Amino acid sequence: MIRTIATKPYDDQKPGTSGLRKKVPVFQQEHYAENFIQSIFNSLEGFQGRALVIGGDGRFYNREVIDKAIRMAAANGFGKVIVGKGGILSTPAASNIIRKYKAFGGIVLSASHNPGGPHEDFGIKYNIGNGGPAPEKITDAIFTNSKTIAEFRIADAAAPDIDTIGEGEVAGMKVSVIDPVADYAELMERLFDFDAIGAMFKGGFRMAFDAMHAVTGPYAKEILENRLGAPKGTARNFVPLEDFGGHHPDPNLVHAKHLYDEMMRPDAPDFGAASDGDGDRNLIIGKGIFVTPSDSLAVLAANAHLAPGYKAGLKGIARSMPTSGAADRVAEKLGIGMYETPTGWKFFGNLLDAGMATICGEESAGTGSDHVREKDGLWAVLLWLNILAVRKESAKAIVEKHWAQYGRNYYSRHDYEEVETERANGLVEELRAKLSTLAGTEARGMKIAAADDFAYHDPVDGSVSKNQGIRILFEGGSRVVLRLSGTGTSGATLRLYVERYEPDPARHGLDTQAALADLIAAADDIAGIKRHTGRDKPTVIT
Ligand code: VG1
Ligand code: CO
Repeated sequence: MIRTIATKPYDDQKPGTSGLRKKVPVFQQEHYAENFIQSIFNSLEGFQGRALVIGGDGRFYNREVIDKAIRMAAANGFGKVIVGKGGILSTPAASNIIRKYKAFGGIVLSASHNPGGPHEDFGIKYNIGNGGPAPEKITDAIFTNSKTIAEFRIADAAAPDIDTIGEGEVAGMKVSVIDPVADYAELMERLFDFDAIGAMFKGGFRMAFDAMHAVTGPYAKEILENRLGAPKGTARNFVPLEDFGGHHPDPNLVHAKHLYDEMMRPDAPDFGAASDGDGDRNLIIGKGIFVTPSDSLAVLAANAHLAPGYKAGLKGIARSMPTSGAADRVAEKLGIGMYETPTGWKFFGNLLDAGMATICGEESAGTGSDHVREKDGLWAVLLWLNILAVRKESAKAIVEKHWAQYGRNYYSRHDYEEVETERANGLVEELRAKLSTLAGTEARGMKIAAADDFAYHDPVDGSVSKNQGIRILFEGGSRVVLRLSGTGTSGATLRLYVERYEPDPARHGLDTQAALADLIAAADDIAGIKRHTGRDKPTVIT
């Protein structure tokens, strides 16, 4: 039986950079998840009888919401739900399933790299038929609908067992429980030279992949160990846990410091990598070198043609605005298009669909290509492995040669987390108000060439997204960028991005923070970060 249940709206269901993220107790309020899911369905048209993909990163509350989502999909008229066994689907795998099985869209349950557990974070995002995150038009509609929602529809019938692969049904809707890994692994086999990578492992190449007890564990185990023949133990922490073992599944230098320390030792494995909660981010550490995500994007773009899936070359490269300009130099050399988008993967979708870009990346450890419409952690790792197998050089040598050829973009991000929302907004307002007066003035002896609040004009659909981050550009190409995070779940997170281009190879061995010190000080002079936040240093430096 299908029931229509009366409900009252919540006013805080605004999807952020990627979906709605809140603490678990917020999601556990009466009808909170139901309201949001119904608001998604109310924002869509034409899905009657079509398929919906559902899966998540396995965090606490995943199963409960999957059960509700399946029964609500049935009650709203979907013809079929495709769900990963155990409710598991990494974000890139979900994107692939949507595309491969021509589903109408998908619901992905994750709060990405944020911690999980009864008092930690949960999230729901909606992906459209191209496999990518819903564009702003849809997320705006979801928020609008959530503010007036009065009822939702749900099937009374119990949802089927999602722990057994096979076909079932709920209230006349088919439910297909699939292996979450198989389709994804098959896609990777088509893109990369598994024989070459396998031969490299056979020759003694050693790697450490930390799945951080998050969703990539089963994918890494199957692909690296079973299909590529890497030694057992290559994939670590590979069992997804509801609380990620109590850690942040965030593959950065704070939460994966153990891996970094190991990779800096003389007896380190040849290559180290990690992925986040939902499998879309990547951390790349060669023996003796951490590769910044911005550099990784540039190196991958410059070498992608070495992998079978990209041997025809790239159509273009896209990066988020705060990501360093390292990839721009590669695009210039290749003579292909370079696109600068706002933060968040949803802005790459149109460029990928239009065949204007092949590879995309963000400074926040997201890299991906037109094989799906999400960033893809394991994909980046496999492309690196393919390049290492072909070039037969270390990751360190490859990166240093890249700098020698293109110059080095020193780059760092400083995060000020859990700042009082009013203070963070105060900083941004004050800075916005004086933006037009900054050009031509000096900070710490450096001349400001221009300052603005980044607005993106989508070249495909003509839409305009304003206020996407404040940029202060100095003469000579250095810059600082400030923006507020759209994924935090408590207070505000201020992000400061700092970049300096250094063409001189004699100056490529500097300490990053030292190389950027004057720009960091200038940013504080201009924006009053310490004064507004009351902090004397950032929470996280990457
Ligand atoms: C952050 C990153 C952004 C990324 C987003 C989602 O957003 O900066 O680059 O796309 O997270 O990634 P924000 O608004 O907090 O800066 V994930 O792995 O959390 O889906
Ligand atoms: Co993620």
